[in-house]
Amino acid sequence: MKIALVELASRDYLDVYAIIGMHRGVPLLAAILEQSGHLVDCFVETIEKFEWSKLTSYDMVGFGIISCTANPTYAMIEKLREAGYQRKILVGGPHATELPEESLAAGADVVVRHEGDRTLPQLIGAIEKGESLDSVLGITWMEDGNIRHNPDQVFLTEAELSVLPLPSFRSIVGYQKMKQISLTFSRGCPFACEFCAVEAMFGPGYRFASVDWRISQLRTLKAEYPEIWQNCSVFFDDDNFYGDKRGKAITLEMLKQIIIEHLILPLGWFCQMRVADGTPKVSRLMKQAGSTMACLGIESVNVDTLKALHKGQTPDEIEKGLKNLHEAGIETLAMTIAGTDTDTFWSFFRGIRQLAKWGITYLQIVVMVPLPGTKMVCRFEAEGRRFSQNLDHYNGMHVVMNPKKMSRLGVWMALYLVTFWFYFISVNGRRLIRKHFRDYIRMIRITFLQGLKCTWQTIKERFTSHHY
Ligand code: B12
Ligand code: SF4
Repeated sequence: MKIALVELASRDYLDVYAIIGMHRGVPLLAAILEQSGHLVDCFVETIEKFEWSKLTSYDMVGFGIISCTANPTYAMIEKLREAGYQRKILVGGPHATELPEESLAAGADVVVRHEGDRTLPQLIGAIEKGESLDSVLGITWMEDGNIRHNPDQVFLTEAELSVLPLPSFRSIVGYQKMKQISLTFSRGCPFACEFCAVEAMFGPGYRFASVDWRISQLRTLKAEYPEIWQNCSVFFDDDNFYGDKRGKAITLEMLKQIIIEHLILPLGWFCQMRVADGTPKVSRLMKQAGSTMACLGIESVNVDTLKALHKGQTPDEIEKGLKNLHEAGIETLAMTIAGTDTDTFWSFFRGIRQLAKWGITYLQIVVMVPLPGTKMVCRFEAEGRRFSQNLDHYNGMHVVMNPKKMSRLGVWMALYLVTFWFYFISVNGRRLIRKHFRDYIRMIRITFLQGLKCTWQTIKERFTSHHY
């Protein structure tokens, strides 16, 4: 079969992530389907824009969606149906997993919930043979106008994770433009932060692929994709690069093997980790193995906020971890959240100033988003709290809920003014301007254009939308 797998960008005028050309899970699914002889093209809109009408030539179209890309996906499904596309449309990914009925209502035939690695080939096999979908686990589908929820598929075991193929990067249309790729070595996370959708998506179990498999993925990448090896940096996009004690042992062993086998990526790699894992020894090993940057889920340095988010880390640990990583020569990106229930504007700003004093290299602020399936949304529902249902705004760039101690304007300022302060006014900012002058000019241009669009949109919304 000729299959198209699609990941659309969010349509929002403020979405900075849309300019990061990176895929999620579809090239991996492509590689799995290619093993059974299917021809697969992946359309990742943040990598290359494409005309929706191209999809009509495929025997089957599958969409991977997160919340902020749900609406554009539904709009594209509608266009395909209006154009008379009768073949199967499948949907998967974190948003579809939590709200499968929504995708069916938008015109999809089947929703694959949770992991697609095992379910998708089984589903396609059943469709090809014209068999009933009754026995395909992990799907929600329509039969005679009724919605059917088949029981969940079992999550992949560690042994199964350790035989997955390398994602099929060449199946991504325009893959030559990629500046970074991602590889995933584990599924899930041992922590359970209230706002995070990872547990709902990948289950409570934390599973790792073996060291041998991880190394073989890097070997294959180097041998089969020399152009990517030379020109792309790699994001090891595990939610938590070290995780628990066993995860840490496996990851450290992998780093040692990378050094022994000279699998140091020319443009380096970056990962998401807990700052407390950055001990002096670990930081040095990371550097030797080619790490350039650590993305740290710091969220906040406010003790109350850290407790409320169940982060299980202290400001002292944050300070020490940052020091160790910097001393080893690894840059840091502090990923923080504005608009938690415990922060005020000033406590948030104080926290960021503290992080700046501790020398963080880059800062990412996202506004708290009530992602479907999270414990936070369950709590909000129990408390009867209202939040915006506008999925286009679920990208961390909009104020979509009212925190307890901050006004909506306060959250907005915490995002935009504090980001401006960090990148343009703080000592770090002035250093970064010198280092990344071209990127700054590019960002200023984008921000200006987006600002114009935003002003227009705000004026329009003032007259058309209702408030929550
Ligand atoms: C890499 C990544 C990014 C990258 C690239 C993102 C991109 N192109 O969208 C960057 C850093 C830019 C990013 C940004 C953001 N991200 Co992000 N990101 C991830 C991360 C860490 C890894 C994704 C991945 O490759 N996973 C591994 C693959 C194998 O899993 P997968 O993509 O889910 O695919 C599996 C299944 O979903 C399914 N499947 C997927 N597609 C399809 C398609 C079909 C047809 C089928 C049948 C099945 C199927 O099968 C796959 C194999 O099992 C995930 C967390 C995670 N562990 O997944 C968060 C995650 C996807 N991000 C998330 C969010 C919210 C964001 C942001 C809004 C920032 C924020 N506030 O946290 C922005 C917005 C992005 C945007 N506008 O596009 C959420 C999404 C939750 C949701 N309901 O929306 C996640 C789950 C993390 C979380 N916080 O809970 N992100
Ligand atoms: S540590 Fe990160 S990935 Fe794990 S639950 Fe918390 S936010 Fe999610």
